[in-house]
Amino acid sequence: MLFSIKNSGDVANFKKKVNEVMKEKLERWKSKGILNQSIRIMIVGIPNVGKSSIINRLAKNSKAKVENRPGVTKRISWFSVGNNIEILDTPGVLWPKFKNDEMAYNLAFTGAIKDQILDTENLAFEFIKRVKTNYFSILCEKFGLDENLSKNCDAIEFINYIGKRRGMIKSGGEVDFLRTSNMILEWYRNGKLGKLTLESL
Ligand SMILES: Nc1nc2c(ncn2[C@@H]2O[C@H](COP(=O)(O)OP(=O)(O)OP(=O)(O)O)[C@@H](O)[C@H]2O)c(=O)[nH]1
Ligand SMILES: [Mg+2]
Repeated sequence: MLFSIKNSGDVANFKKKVNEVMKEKLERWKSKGILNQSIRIMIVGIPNVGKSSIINRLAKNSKAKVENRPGVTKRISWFSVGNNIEILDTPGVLWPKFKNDEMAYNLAFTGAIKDQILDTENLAFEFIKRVKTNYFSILCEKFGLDENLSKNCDAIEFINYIGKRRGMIKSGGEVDFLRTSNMILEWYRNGKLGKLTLESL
């Protein structure tokens, strides 16, 4: 079932869908005389992907802690969302080992890996290197760059150019690469760069 918390129709339909999916089990419970058994759902996913936000959207009295960083939910907890449905919020999980660097980078770009253990400048560099190929015009438009001037830039020059355009300059006049890198990743994670896919096109 495809479900978006931004679509109020989907939210309203959620409980109905759950009852549909659980139909057989509910009938079995009913035949055994079990009438008030709650339907229990566990929500599982990678860190910072919006698990707790879904619960808050479904529960009338929202309570799950939500922040834009991975590792916010620290322990499992149950939330009642009405109609005898309870949802278990769980901390984000990642694979014990990544298949390849590409997978690790993509997860890091989206904010699923703690920033503290990453080199932000390197991450922004790797991000720009990848998306510049497929989304050059979009990046120029969003950051206000002149396409003709940035056409032959490598990723570092491109980030420098973004920093200059956004006024991220250190006291000596150099571009503040760290601030610019943080901004690029933040814009991507907040959807300000639009819908960019990290998979090869
Ligand atoms: N653009 C957008 N942002 C969302 C959506 N859902 C959640 N977010 C944002 O994503 C960030 C993470 O949301 P959480 O609900 O805390 O994510 P989580 O999966 O519970 O994270 P952990 O508990 O750390 O594993 C927050 O800043 C949310 O506001 C969505 O549908 N669209
Ligand atoms: Mg959470």
